[in-house]
Amino acid sequence: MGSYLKNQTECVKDNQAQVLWTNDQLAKIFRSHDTNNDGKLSRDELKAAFKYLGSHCSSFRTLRAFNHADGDKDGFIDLSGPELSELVSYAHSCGYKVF
Ligand SMILES: [Ca+2]
Ligand SMILES: [Ca+2]
Repeated sequence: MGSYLKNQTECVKDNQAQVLWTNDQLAKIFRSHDTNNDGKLSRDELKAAFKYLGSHCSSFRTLRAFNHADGDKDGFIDLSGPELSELVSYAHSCGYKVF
Protein backbone atom coordinates (compact mmCIF):
# COMPACT_ATOMS: atom_id res chain seq x y z
CA MET A 1 0.00 0.00 0.00
CA GLY A 2 2.74 2.39 0.99
CA SER A 3 4.63 1.89 -2.23
CA TYR A 4 1.46 2.22 -4.32
CA LEU A 5 0.87 5.67 -2.87
CA LYS A 6 4.46 6.60 -3.50
CA ASN A 7 4.13 5.68 -7.17
CA GLN A 8 0.99 7.79 -7.49
CA THR A 9 2.82 10.77 -6.09
CA GLU A 10 5.70 10.34 -8.48
CA CYS A 11 3.27 10.20 -11.39
CA VAL A 12 1.72 13.49 -10.38
CA LYS A 13 5.15 15.00 -10.11
CA ASP A 14 6.00 13.91 -13.65
CA ASN A 15 2.86 15.56 -14.99
CA GLN A 16 3.61 18.75 -13.18
CA ALA A 17 7.12 18.84 -14.54
CA GLN A 18 5.65 19.22 -18.02
CA VAL A 19 3.37 22.13 -17.15
CA LEU A 20 6.21 24.51 -17.08
CA TRP A 21 6.35 25.92 -20.60
CA THR A 22 6.10 29.67 -20.57
CA ASN A 23 4.81 31.58 -23.58
CA ASP A 24 8.37 32.65 -24.32
CA GLN A 25 9.64 29.12 -24.24
CA LEU A 26 6.85 27.94 -26.50
CA ALA A 27 7.55 30.75 -28.97
CA LYS A 28 11.21 29.83 -28.96
CA ILE A 29 10.46 26.18 -29.57
CA PHE A 30 8.12 26.97 -32.46
CA ARG A 31 10.71 29.30 -34.00
CA SER A 32 13.41 26.69 -33.69
CA HIS A 33 11.27 24.28 -35.71
CA ASP A 34 11.32 26.52 -38.78
CA THR A 35 13.79 24.14 -40.34
CA ASN A 36 13.98 25.78 -43.77
CA ASN A 37 14.27 29.26 -42.22
CA ASP A 38 11.57 30.91 -44.31
CA GLY A 39 10.08 32.65 -41.27
CA LYS A 40 6.97 30.50 -41.36
CA LEU A 41 5.94 27.14 -40.00
CA SER A 42 4.59 24.63 -42.48
CA ARG A 43 2.37 21.81 -41.31
CA ASP A 44 5.29 19.40 -41.20
CA GLU A 45 7.39 21.83 -39.21
CA LEU A 46 4.58 22.46 -36.75
CA LYS A 47 3.96 18.75 -36.42
CA ALA A 48 7.61 18.26 -35.50
CA ALA A 49 7.26 21.02 -32.92
CA PHE A 50 4.27 19.33 -31.31
CA LYS A 51 6.15 16.07 -31.29
CA TYR A 52 8.99 17.82 -29.55
CA LEU A 53 6.52 19.13 -26.98
CA GLY A 54 5.50 15.54 -26.37
CA SER A 55 2.11 15.40 -28.09
CA HIS A 56 1.04 11.84 -28.79
CA CYS A 57 -1.39 12.96 -31.46
CA SER A 58 0.60 15.62 -33.20
CA SER A 59 -1.33 15.38 -36.49
CA PHE A 60 -4.55 16.27 -34.72
CA ARG A 61 -2.85 19.06 -32.78
CA THR A 62 -1.32 20.43 -35.93
CA LEU A 63 -4.68 20.61 -37.65
CA ARG A 64 -6.35 22.29 -34.69
CA ALA A 65 -3.47 24.71 -34.27
CA PHE A 66 -3.65 25.68 -37.94
CA ASN A 67 -7.38 26.28 -37.75
CA HIS A 68 -6.79 28.45 -34.74
CA ALA A 69 -3.65 30.34 -35.63
CA ASP A 70 -3.44 30.61 -39.42
CA GLY A 71 -5.39 33.85 -39.66
CA ASP A 72 -4.86 34.47 -43.38
CA LYS A 73 -5.33 30.78 -44.24
CA ASP A 74 -2.20 30.58 -46.39
CA GLY A 75 -1.22 27.24 -44.89
CA PHE A 76 1.67 28.63 -42.90
CA ILE A 77 2.07 30.12 -39.45
CA ASP A 78 3.89 33.42 -39.84
CA LEU A 79 6.53 33.57 -37.12
CA SER A 80 6.99 37.33 -37.20
CA GLY A 81 3.38 38.34 -36.63
CA PRO A 82 0.23 37.70 -34.66
CA GLU A 83 -0.07 34.15 -35.99
CA LEU A 84 2.79 33.09 -33.75
CA SER A 85 1.11 34.60 -30.68
CA GLU A 86 -2.10 32.81 -31.59
CA LEU A 87 -0.20 29.57 -31.95
CA VAL A 88 1.47 30.04 -28.60
CA SER A 89 -1.79 30.83 -26.86
CA TYR A 90 -3.38 27.81 -28.51
CA ALA A 91 -0.57 25.55 -27.32
CA HIS A 92 -0.80 27.08 -23.90
CA SER A 93 -4.54 26.69 -23.68
CA CYS A 94 -4.38 23.00 -24.49
CA GLY A 95 -1.85 22.84 -21.80
CA TYR A 96 1.54 21.69 -22.70
CA LYS A 97 1.51 19.85 -19.57
CA VAL A 98 -0.96 17.20 -20.63
CA PHE A 99 1.11 15.14 -23.04
CA1 LIG B 1 9.49 27.00 -42.51
CA1 LIG C 1 -0.76 32.30 -42.26
